[in-house]
Amino acid sequence: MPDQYTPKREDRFTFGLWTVGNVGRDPFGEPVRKPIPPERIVQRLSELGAYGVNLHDNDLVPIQATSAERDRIVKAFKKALADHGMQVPMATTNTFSHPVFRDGGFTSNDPKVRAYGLQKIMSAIDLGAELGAKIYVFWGGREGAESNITKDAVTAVKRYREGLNFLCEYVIDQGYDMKFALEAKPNEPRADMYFATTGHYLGFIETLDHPEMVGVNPEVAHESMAGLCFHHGVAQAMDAGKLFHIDLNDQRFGRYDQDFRFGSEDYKGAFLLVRLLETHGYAGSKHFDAHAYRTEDEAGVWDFALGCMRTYNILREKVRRFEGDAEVQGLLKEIHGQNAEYEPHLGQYSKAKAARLKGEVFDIEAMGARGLGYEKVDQLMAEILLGVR
Ligand code: GLT
Ligand code: MN
Ligand code: MN
Repeated sequence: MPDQYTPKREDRFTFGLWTVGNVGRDPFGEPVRKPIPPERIVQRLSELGAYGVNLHDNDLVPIQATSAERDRIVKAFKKALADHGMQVPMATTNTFSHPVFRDGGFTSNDPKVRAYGLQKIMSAIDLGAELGAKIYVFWGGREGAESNITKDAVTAVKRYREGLNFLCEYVIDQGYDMKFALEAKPNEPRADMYFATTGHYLGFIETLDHPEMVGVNPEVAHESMAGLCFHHGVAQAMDAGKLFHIDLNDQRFGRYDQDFRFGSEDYKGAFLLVRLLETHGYAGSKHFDAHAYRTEDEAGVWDFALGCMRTYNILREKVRRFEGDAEVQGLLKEIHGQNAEYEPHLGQYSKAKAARLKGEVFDIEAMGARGLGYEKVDQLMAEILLGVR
């Protein structure tokens, strides 16, 4: 039965072919599900109310396909997209599965591998552009090391930069309307991966030839597995105007990359994330880079997909409730409006302002003794979230 949480196209929910298509292989076990053909994924996601699907080149076209096979596969896929009103807002390249990438694509010590990597990415960018993708993600799954004696880490950063600069020029040269989004992960599958966090990438982007073309694609699980606060990484990306895309899922701290259903673990973190995205006007895709538990069959996969989208919408409704709660708003006003007469001391520097500020007398004992009332507002948030308010 549809209700107010039923996903709609305008919610801009997307899934990767690799997410709902995940067959449940893990380091200790064989696949538990059969691959779902891309056309059926498109159809089922459309029926559930998603906006689009994203893909790696090889989620759709096998790595050794001839160009005739490629064209036939792409044609059938485009027909499915048109038949079911689905978009491909984002595309990416698989530079991690094939053994050739055992030591990375961009950062491999072997220039032959780096050359093949560039060739593969250019073809995959062509495919993405053909399908209408405006965002191109780079997740350097093999860009890292087990032993840091094997690869010079400064050289690795330089190689990554060289590769991205080359590809920015390629996109410009082709006249594609496309931006890049870099996705960080601290480890797994490599022992240590370069650009471990979104913050590492935000710094690196400014060193590129075309920083305006490049942003980030933070993933909940990737920052959380390192024990970091995802919320803060996303906020910093937003402040920098670099939140081009986002990978939503969930994760327990300190584990392997679990890619659980969005909002399945940390309700409070998910609520605060939805509030951040909704109140700061994030307009990109809400992409679920997650997969169903290995216990599930295909029916469970669709339960999982619907669950991701419904939970987002439920949390969005909770955000509305929170923002419309008079007591909460009163408390927030107090918190954010205190001692407003001191605001003029802050902001842009001037000699006069500095002199005035030096003359101020602060009673730091009284200032330090004051409680802030944060317990109360946090509890009100919990009560809204737990459904009793
Ligand atoms: C892989 C990874 C994800 C990335 C995908 C894009 S591939 O599933 O675990 O986090 O977003 O390359
Ligand atoms: Mn992940
Ligand atoms: Mn991801």
